[in-house]
Amino acid sequence: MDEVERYLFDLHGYLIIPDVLSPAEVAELNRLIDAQNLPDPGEVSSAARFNNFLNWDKAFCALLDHPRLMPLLKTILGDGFRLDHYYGIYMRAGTDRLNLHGGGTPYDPPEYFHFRNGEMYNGLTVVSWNLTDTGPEYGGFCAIPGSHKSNYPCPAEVKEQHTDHPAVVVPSAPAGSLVIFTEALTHGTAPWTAEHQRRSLLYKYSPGQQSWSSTHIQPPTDVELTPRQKLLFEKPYFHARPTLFDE
Ligand SMILES: O=C(O)CCC(=O)C(=O)O
Repeated sequence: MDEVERYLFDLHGYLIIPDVLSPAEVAELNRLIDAQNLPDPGEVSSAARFNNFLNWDKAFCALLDHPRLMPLLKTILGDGFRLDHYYGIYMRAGTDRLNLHGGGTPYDPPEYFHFRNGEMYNGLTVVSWNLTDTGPEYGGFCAIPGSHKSNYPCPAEVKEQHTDHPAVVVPSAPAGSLVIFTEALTHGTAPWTAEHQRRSLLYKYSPGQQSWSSTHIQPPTDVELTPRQKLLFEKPYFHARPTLFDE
């Protein structure tokens, strides 16, 4: 993670890196999703999710520890982080917003942003791979930049106005971009208005000692993982956790 990326992630609580995936890689991932013949996305966010895609092809597993991603996660989460859970988001014109959630206050123990000893410490952290363009003209990820450090709760009025409030941004993130954000950020989803389908793959990572739920994610059964990818499925614990950075 370079100095500018680190500065912007600390400042805003999210970072967008375009062109991490080539057009050919994006096309292949979209082809693999098409081959699943998923039902059309629904109107509400719960009907605009798909699961289990790590079992569909190793191309999805390759994103788990993509070389452009790993140094970012090392700075944000420290070594030994784990895949906590994952899902895909797909949206069609008319799929509704997801309300704003998260924020520095009230404090939510698994979703934190701290700064100590000259380093940041983050709880649950989301990596979203965009397979189609998102942004102000389409919809998709939205956030209040800097809200991971807020000392007051997000007012109901701001939450209600959602993307109509000037504090809420819908950043442009073209297909092939990697969007990374701390769950401590106040964020949500802008309603989808574009002709094209939204397709984002969300991989959620936790620090090694932490788990969002009582059940821990298992590796895919249908795809063989590399040794480093397997380490991302280690159960949560702290002491003597293996490094992810030997390679
Ligand atoms: O639309 C997005 O990328 C944000 C999704 C989100 O916040 C969630 O699924 O909890």
